[in-house]
Amino acid sequence: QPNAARDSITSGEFPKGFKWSFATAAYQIEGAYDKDGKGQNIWDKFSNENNPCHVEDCQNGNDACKSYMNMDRDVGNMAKLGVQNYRFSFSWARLCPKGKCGVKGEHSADGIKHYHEFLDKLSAANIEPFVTLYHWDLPQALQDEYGGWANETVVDDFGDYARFVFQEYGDKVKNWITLNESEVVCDLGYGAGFFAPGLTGWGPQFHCRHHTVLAHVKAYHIYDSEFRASQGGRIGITMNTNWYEPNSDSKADKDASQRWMDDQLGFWADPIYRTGDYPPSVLARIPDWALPRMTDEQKKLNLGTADFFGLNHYTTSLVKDCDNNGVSKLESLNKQQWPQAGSGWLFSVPWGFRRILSYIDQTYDSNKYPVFVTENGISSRGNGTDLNPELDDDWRISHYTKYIGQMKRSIDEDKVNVEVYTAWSLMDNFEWTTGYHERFGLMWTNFTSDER
Ligand code: GBH
Repeated sequence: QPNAARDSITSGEFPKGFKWSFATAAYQIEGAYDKDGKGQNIWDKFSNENNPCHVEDCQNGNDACKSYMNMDRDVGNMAKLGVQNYRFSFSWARLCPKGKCGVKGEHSADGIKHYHEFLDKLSAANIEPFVTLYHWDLPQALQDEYGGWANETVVDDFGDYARFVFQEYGDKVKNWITLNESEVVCDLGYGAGFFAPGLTGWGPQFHCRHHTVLAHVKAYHIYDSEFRASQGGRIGITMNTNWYEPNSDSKADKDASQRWMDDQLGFWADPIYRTGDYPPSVLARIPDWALPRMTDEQKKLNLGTADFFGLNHYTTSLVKDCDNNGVSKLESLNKQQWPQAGSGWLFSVPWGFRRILSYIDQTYDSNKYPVFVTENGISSRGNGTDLNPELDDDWRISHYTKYIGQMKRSIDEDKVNVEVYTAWSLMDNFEWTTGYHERFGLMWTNFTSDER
């Protein structure tokens, strides 16, 4: 494989001010799903449905890591690990149980207090917060009322939620991430139906995608015009993408790889960081009944709406063109050489990390938009009740060493401006439809103990 011999960190320092972080998300760790007036969200509902179950072994996130009632444990663990930055998300339905943060009387005092307490504990431990507003847990009330992300009303409700949160916590939080991986929200939740809320079809999927772009843009402008001057923080979005490596040097395979990049990354990154509009290959492939077109006014509003480029990156795929109506074939060739993680989709391919960082720099300009790696990591597999912590996880150390080594080369040799690296995850947690079967934690969680 390209560069494989030079994966590891060989020498040198990271740039001054480089930030190391760990990440989690509210639904995956908090538990306390019905405590203190929290509203139901789409993952509460989805993971508790059992006819059929959507999560492996019918597991759910009702308790997860019980982080809601173990704030000191979590902050203590971070301190033990020497973490100085922590990325986590707010639960929208914990703050505004019905999702209506713009309406007086619709807020939960307990929910508000909880995140204040947590932020104060982080601050006392000298840990800087990176807060994600939306990591997949839409208040169920908004799904029931108008179809959630498939309906344009969500853009205003998200804007009201964002404004409320900036107002409430903006003196304590200086790094805001609007949306985590909208591609997963829309493609799996509203297109394929594997994730909450379980809808299917191009209509819901691409309307959802469109509304995530508009919701991000709205939250950015609210921050920019109402809070930036007084609060002085930064705001951006986080996108997930594989590196799509052409399977050959042929133009057909290269074009096919580009179409995959456009579909998974460019759909959000082009409007926000490059042109204001969707990539041409997307507009050619998706008809306007499914994907509304941006107006000229929207394009102007979209462009430049971020202070950083948030990237979640895990794996690489090989792409082979097969000209199936513009949809190409994806392959994971050379599997024998690509170590597979405990997740079916995850192969550890360190050189792909360097390539995606270069691609982002060349396409979106990392000097203008510094890259924040907001997730990278690897899993092992069990069933959630296994009691053999893999404390000698050399394979995990090897994954991190090699990916971080490639990132170092990207910074030193390719001059890509990367400012933050975030490991997913601080601890094993509720891994969506695979429940507690896939462990991504740097710390092992005992899901069989009451305390965790
Ligand atoms: C991230 O997604 C998420 O942000 C985080 O919450 C999650 O815990 C972490 O990664 C680890 O998975 O069901 O076979 O169709 C990473 C991108 C997209 C990878 C959805 C898994 C589902 C594959 N993920 N994908 S499948």
